[in-house]
Amino acid sequence: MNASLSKKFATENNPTKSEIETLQRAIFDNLFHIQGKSPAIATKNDFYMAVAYTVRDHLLQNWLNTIQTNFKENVKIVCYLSAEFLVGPHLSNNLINLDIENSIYKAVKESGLDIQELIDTEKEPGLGSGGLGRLAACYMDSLSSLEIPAIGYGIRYEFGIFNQKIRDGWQVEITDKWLQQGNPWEVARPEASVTVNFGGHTEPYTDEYGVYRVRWVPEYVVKGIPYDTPVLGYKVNIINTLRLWKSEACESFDFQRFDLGDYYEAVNSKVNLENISAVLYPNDEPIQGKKLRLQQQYFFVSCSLQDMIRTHLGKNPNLDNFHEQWAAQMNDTHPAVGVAELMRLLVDIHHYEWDQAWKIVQNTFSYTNHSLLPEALEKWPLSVFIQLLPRIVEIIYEINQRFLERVHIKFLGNTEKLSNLSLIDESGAKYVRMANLACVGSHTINSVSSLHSKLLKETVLRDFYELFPEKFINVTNGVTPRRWIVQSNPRLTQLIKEKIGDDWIKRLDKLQKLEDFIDDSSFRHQWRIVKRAVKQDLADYIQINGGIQVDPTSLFDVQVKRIHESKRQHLNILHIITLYNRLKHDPNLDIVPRTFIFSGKAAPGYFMAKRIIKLITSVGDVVNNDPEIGNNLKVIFLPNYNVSLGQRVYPAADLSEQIATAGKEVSGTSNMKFSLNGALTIGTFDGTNAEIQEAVAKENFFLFGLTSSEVSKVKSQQYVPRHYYEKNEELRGVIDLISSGFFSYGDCDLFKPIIDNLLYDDPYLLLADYQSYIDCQEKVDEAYKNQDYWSRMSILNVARMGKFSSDRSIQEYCDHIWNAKPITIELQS
Ligand code: 26Y
Repeated sequence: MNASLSKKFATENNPTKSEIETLQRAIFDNLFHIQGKSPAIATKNDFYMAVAYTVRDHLLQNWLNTIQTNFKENVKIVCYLSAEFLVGPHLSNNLINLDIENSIYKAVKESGLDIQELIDTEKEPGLGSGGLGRLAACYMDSLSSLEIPAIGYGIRYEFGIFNQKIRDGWQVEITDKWLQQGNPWEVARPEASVTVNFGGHTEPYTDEYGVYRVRWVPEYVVKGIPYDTPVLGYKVNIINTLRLWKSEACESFDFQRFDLGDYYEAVNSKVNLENISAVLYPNDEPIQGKKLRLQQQYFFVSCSLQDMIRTHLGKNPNLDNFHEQWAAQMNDTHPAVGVAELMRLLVDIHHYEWDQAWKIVQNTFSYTNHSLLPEALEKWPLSVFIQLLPRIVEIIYEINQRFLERVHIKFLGNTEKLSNLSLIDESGAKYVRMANLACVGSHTINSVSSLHSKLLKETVLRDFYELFPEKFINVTNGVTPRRWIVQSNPRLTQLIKEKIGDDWIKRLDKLQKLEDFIDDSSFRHQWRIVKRAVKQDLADYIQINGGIQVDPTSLFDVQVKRIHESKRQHLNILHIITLYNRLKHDPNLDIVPRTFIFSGKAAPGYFMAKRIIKLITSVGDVVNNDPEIGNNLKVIFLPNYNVSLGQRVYPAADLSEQIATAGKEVSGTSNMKFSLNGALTIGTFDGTNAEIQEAVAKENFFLFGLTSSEVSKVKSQQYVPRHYYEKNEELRGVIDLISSGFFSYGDCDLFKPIIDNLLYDDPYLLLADYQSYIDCQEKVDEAYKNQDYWSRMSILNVARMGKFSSDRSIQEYCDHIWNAKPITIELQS
């Protein structure tokens, strides 16, 4: 590596001419030596790669220092085990974290290139489907920024979440070939590969000391190859690692078949094994019985635990103190099989006694729950488990037997408790319950919002709470301000910096200082100018990419998230059609012009969600082209929602739609990103909405709808949605207009499934919440009419977002769950 790049630019804000020249040379060297191109024939992607490699060169030294420090010193390392990491594009994030934006911008510019164009060339890794994966990414960012040694362990899916195209108003899924053009941020480490067993049978034997043991004779063995990506913190020297595993066939196994002359079968089985890490399963797909998904889970967890053990034994004589040096956080139950796998590694491979091994396991693992629906709790058919992981099943049975003995004593043989708590569901066909395994094997179980914490203890994990209340804590989710304001909203960042400096970037509570300027009318004016400029940026994007002109002075009303009935994008649509009807009835009606912006993916097999997308685009087609409506209403569906698109959308929003049925959104994190960028929220009393409302004060939040306990009550008293339809004329007008085929060229069947669902079932209580939502939207209109008042509320939202930094969340995990401390990585000169 270029020696002069390894040291930090002392004069970042004003890099010298020679520093810029050094960078330029490095970029062109990388273009030549890595991409094999001269500038004359290089593509945009080649230039992007050359710049990315230059930035990577710049961080390598600190990355290696961190790895070496972790290896040498007995520091506790946090391992975040997650089936998803939705990290988003790296280049601009790394420039900000390294604090070399200026130098790179100048070097790139002086080379005749456009940095923004290069940044936009990056294909983001879509290794997650929604909130849970993005949370993992924010947490990795905060772990580094807080200088906590950490490794994110997951799967290097060859195909991430599908790319969404909209054709004729419908979602079409396209495979995400994110690796096709190369990935400059990862480093393969084949020398650190491990192997993972699958299938076969187990055999008891007696070892040379006469001890009874079990050996797993697998049917096949898969190799896990780690690919490492650096995870930078904000202006710190520590660089943590995201280690993602790719599956490959073990050659020895292929050759066995090959020797028998079955060449094609050998190749075929190789391909099958490589499929384990091939594709990400999207959220909201029924996964019961999808063997490959269980293979994925076991694969990445086994690889990761073996990796931790190997590292541990490199600096310790044995594993007695494993739990003192490793904290393994399970992001939902997807890695829960790790509890049994660590037992297997300790007992079968490293010959620990059961009780000592169990103590190590319980002190190592902790579990984050992200689900309140009993039907969403992961369980695997026992038959699939036995077929794939015969030894793991035996261990789970042993854990279960010992656990149920305790339960039996505590609850004096209460059989209902026993069957609820058992790791095996025996009510019909047998299943392994992953949440139960995670609860039993963890020292701490956390929920992700205060409300979720309360509901979790009362519902899905009630019996576990009764059994060990001391294990339960809440850690409210957070988001990283580096990506979600500094990077995505440079204009607002600049304005805030001018007013209160920049210490809020690492201490978000410092945003509170903005309140000192709340009465300063020129500041409020500047605030509006920034918002207006950012809205113009999004309007330009919409014009270029969707061919629709939207008015940046209209209220930008935004709902971006997975498309799901519980998130109620269709409630938003009912409001839009209500306004449409009102305007058609009275074209002179004084309403606030609004641009409704939607974005989000539906699970490929989720019929209703896909039809909701079609409803949004169909309503848009009618409304956007109605000359009587003009600029008063526009409805935009932005295709392919991902991190990059989120970065464009959050800064431009005036209103954030957080309208899930109360009790269904366990936390929500987009609500935080919106608020942080000055949008006001219209929302139900649900997930972290409740905490945001508390932080920003009631008068700065538009609350509507039933609470979660009211929802339960309505549901228990025979809810008849049709009554709302019959009693509410305006609602009836909206529903009837959809049913009449008005938005579907006369086709009355197209939206019938949605309408029938609302009228005869309405599990998410749209009709019950309709009027309250409409009334609340009127309050939004009133508030928006007074722009100065609106900017006050907007400033207060930003000023009071301190709590929602993922730095605060991670600090709580460190203090209350992991007992992890920061380390200092010395700067290399
Ligand atoms: C079983 C498998 C296919 C699966 C994969 C992903 C199941 C669930 C998920 C993801 C769930 C998810 O993203 N949940 C969201 O987690 C966020 C972070 O805690 C919450 O903010 C959000 O409310 C919740 O919907």
